[in-house]
Amino acid sequence: MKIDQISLYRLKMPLKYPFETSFGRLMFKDFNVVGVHSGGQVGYAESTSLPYPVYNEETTGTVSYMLKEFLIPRLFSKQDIVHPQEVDELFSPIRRNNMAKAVLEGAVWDLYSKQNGISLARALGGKKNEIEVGVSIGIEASIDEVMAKVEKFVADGYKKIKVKIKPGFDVELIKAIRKRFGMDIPLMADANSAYTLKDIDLLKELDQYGLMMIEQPLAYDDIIEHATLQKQLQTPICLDESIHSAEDAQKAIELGSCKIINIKVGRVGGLTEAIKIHDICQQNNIPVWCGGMLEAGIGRAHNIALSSLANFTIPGDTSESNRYWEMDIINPEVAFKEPGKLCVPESSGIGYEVNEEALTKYLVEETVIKNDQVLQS
Ligand code: OSB
Ligand code: MG
Repeated sequence: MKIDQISLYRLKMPLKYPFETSFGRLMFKDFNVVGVHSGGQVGYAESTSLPYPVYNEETTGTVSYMLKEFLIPRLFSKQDIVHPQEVDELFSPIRRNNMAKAVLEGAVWDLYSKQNGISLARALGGKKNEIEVGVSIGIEASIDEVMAKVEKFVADGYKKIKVKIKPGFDVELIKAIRKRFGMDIPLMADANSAYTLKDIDLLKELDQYGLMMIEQPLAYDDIIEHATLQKQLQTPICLDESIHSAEDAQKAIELGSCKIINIKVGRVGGLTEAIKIHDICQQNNIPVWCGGMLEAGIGRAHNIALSSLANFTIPGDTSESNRYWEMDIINPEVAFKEPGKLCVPESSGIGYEVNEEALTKYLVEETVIKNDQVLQS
């Protein structure tokens, strides 16, 4: 394929409810959508960056800068793209900036699937027709407020309930949830790096509550101390922030830093790398699940396609559109086929239409970049 043009959209969407983690509170999603055009077809993806560099070092602003200054010119320098893996290779000399790389590579994956008349899920090698999903609940003003959300999402049929914890909002919360909802609800906690090894006694206390896992308890860039901690915990550790590549995953597995990995396409630099991590984990009997970054519909669609791969055996964070948005940017919106289950679309590409009305409603800025490279015969 020869790419004719790229559309960059910057969107700002108010969240239905603020979302708080140990690193801060989000009231809206401010992100980039990329449309890659070739021969009348368009592939879409959205960036998973936050407006502030608090989850990783990227922001929505750095993503659009990297796209305009480096990644799009690099993509245009290639005359013909046969497979999206080539985009991953093309970007590899550029250090980090994984979310910027991922949004462009993801749009090429969608376009590639559309040009071949297959679903993105099948293009990635996914075989599942449906996936089970969970929900991530932020930090609230009180334990009772989290409990009210747990009650609602359990009733909705979500297959995994993840609650955010931080020092002072941890053991009591988990204890209260177990007391009220019993030991059978599939429950986990995400600390977003809020603890250190000094908190080991507190973290060990969590062992008695039968959590499916504890996600990223220690530093965002650590795999050494997580290995020390995992040796002393019964609860499986799941790494999120620390894993940026298949190499990182390999090292964490060898060190025993985790028993589960949360794969986020943006954090690891694209779908090609996400598949590699999936495969390494599968070979090592490490189950994976697809994390979320409060995506709008296009990002959700990519996550559903990725979750159709075989080793995504734990429900991910891809909840229904209406959990976050009054109006999502895709048609139809992401909705359960039955409680806790989503269909993997069969139609070509991401399998959802972009809702132009919603795109216009949330649009802050639009840039069109044409490919002036002349094809040489
Ligand atoms: O750590 O998984 C995380 C949201 C923003 C930044 C980091 C995280 C999250 C979530 C939200 O947990 C998951 C979702 O998209 O529902
Ligand atoms: Mg996390």
